[in-house]
This record gives sequence, C-alpha cells and structure tokens, in this order.
Amino acid sequence: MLIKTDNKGFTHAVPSEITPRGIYQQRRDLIKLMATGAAGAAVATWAGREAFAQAVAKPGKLAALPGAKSGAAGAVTMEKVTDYKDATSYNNFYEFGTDKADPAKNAHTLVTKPWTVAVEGLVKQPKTYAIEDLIKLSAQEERIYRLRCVEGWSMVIPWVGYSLAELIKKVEPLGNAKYVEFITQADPKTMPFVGSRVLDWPYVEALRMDEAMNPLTLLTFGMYGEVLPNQSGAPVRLVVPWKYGFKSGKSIVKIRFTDKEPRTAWNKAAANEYGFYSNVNPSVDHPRWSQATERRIGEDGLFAKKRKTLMFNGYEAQVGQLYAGMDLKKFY
Ligand SMILES: Nc1nc2c(c(=O)[nH]1)N[C@H]1C(S)=C(S)[C@@H](COP(=O)(O)O)O[C@H]1N2
Ligand SMILES: [Mo]
Repeated sequence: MLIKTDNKGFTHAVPSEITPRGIYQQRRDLIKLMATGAAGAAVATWAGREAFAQAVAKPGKLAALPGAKSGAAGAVTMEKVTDYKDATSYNNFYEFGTDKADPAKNAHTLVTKPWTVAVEGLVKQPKTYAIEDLIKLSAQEERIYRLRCVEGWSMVIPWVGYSLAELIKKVEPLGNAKYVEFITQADPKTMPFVGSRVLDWPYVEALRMDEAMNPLTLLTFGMYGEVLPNQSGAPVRLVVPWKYGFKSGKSIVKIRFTDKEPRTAWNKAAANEYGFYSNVNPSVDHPRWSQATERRIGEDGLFAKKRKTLMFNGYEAQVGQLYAGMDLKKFY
C-alpha cells in the first residue's frame, strides 16, 4: 500500500489503494474458494483475475443491453465466465421441453413483444409495466453471479439488470406483505410444453420479502451485454444466486405481494424434494442425490473431479444472516 504524508504530518493511504468493500469481499470469497479447492487451477494475480472475470465479450447476436459493472458485494466472482454458447445451449425451461437442449431449439416461438409485467397484491402502487418502462426503472448493472442448478451443474454468468429491491421500493408493499410471488408466462400457443403434465403451469416461484429485498436478488433483463435470449428467460427473469436455479423464474409476467407463503411449481410437483427455501447447501442432500459437489458447464468434463459446492453458493457473507436461527435441514 502506498502511504502519503500530507502537509499536516498525517499519513494516509492513497485513496486508490484503499480496498473497497466489494473487492475485499471478493478476496475473502476467493480465499474460501481456494480453501475448498473450488478455485481450480486459476491462480493468476488478483488484478489479472479481476480483468479476466470482467472481460466479457458481447456475443453480438441480440440487441445490446450494457450494464455498468456493479460494485455490489458478491456481484463479481473471480471465476471464469461460462462461454455464451454453453450458457445458452444447456438450459432448463420446461415450457419448451425437458431436455437441456430443448429450450435453445424451441424457444424461438416465444413472443416477447409486446410484454407487460403486472405488479399486484399487497402494495400501495399496483401497476402494469410495459417491459420498456420496467427496463428503464433503474440503472442497468452487470453482475457476474454463479448459478447452481439443483441437478448438480453450475455456470458463471454476467447478468444485466438491477436489484429487485428497486422495483419493490417503487410499488410500496403494505405492512402485511410477507412474500413475493413470481408468476411466469404460460401460453400454450407459443410454449409447446405448456399443457404437458410435468409441472402445474404457470411456473410459479416466490421469495420471502427480506430475500426479495436483498440487494443480490437481480431483476434480470440481459446477459453478456445483450438482452436475454429466449431460452434464458426473455424478456425478464429473476436471478437469486444463493438459491438453486429453479428459484430463478424465467419470462415473468406477474409479481404479486402476499401475506401467505405461496406454493411454488417444483414444491407442488415434489414437496419432499424441493422446499420453499432451496438455498444452495452442500450439507443438505436432495433425497435422491448428494448436493456436496457440482460440475461447471463448459469446463468440467463428465469424468472431471467435481467441484465442491459452497454454502449459499458462495454468497454466505451477503445472505447468511437472513437465515440466522433457522434449521436449514427442516427449511430446505
Ligand atoms: N419459467 C421457468 N423458469 C425456470 C425454469 C423453467 O422450467 N421454467 N427452470 C429453472 C431451472 S431448474 C433452472 S436451473 C434455471 C436455469 O436457468 P438457465 O437455463 O438460464 O441456466 O431456470 C429456472 N427457471
Ligand atoms: Mo435447475
């Protein structure tokens, strides 16, 4: 650290040398990663690693939607960003089929214009937003988050959006609003598997109010500097990076504030397997498989040694306090 002595004889760290909180947190995250071996072979310098994680090439396929690099703690990981091609060709979006390749193949039929998102329920300012207005409601930020699917794979994606909290503050929830429900599009004409009996459509997800207000919860309109491709949940989805991927509902059409814990799509399908909370937790197994390890899409081959899954997907410092005193085996 550079030290400067001013004319009053005090010594200061040069401002640019003071570690901002976000960076400090990233370092702690990396140290934790290294301790678990999850950081893999990447041992470049800090500066190098940061530049690496931030240098996200725009795929140049869809309309640009750049976001200012976010200073939010936890918004950057030091890991390699998943290739756009991998992130957009291995997906879960059951409205377009249950195979990982189906959404990329089939989601071209999704109609994303016009699109509205209705905010309703226990709020002072209910409103139906045109997607164009919702995008403009707050400044777009780019945040590099891990997404960990309950099935044991993960990706690292530069998402573009803003904290859901920004919208929540605008619509002013009433005092009795305890949960936020996310209802997604279910149109059998444009979504070929809506009508199949795998899930009870529409796909619904929900968060407790404090989870929804946590700055990490991202209302997401883009990825890799462009608007979301259909298979990734265009034109608006949620990203809740400390929870299993299925909590991040795609192609949202309604956001409803409620006083009761909503039933969610996967919870309705198999309550003993998919709880309301679904926080990433390596020590709470799925009834049919371990959750202790994961495979990074595009990097870890089928026979590669699996990576250790991190508590709250590595975001424990940011969200651990939300669950203080809760038995996470009971509230899985
Ligand atoms: N509407 C809807 N949203 C959804 C799903 C879905 O089937 N339908 N799948 C979920 C699951 S299981 C995961 S892992 C993530 C995957 O997001 P990705 O395909 O962008 O990686 O989306 C989630 N959101
Ligand atoms: Mo998932």
